[in-house]
Amino acid sequence: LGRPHRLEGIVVRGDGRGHDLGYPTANLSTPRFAAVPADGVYACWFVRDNQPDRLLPAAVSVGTNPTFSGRERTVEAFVLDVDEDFYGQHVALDFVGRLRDMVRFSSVEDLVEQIADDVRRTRTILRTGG
Ligand code: FMN
Repeated sequence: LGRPHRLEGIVVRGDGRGHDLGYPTANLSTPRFAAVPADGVYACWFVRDNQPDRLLPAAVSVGTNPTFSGRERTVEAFVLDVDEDFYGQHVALDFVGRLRDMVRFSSVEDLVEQIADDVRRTRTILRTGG
């Protein structure tokens, strides 16, 4: 395509679980015919329409959160280095690289450890410090 695939949406409230895990996420509500990438974890740039030139690094999960036996497919962005909930904002994700498949972990600790590694790899792929 020559540039990363872009997915846009409005940030809505999730189950609020992410906060307890230490990885609060911005959950995207996407348009009906949006091209949502296959389930998995991705390194993305997160863009807001009120600050379109500031690209924020994000580790993004697409899937049903099988560790918590979720049913609905969600698109959730853990935005690195920013402590903000983004609720109600119109945002976009540019999918730069795929990290792995969505996994059902046998414990929440295992999931949290894996997300920490996802974040490290996201920084490497996007080449941001921190
Ligand atoms: N959930 C899974 O069940 N399996 C995964 O492999 C998985 N990988 C994730 C990777 C990243 C980088 C992030 C940010 C989340 C991942 N999740 C995964 C989703 C978490 O389960 C989810 O963010 C958490 O339950 C909070 O959900 P909430 O925002 O609806 O509260």
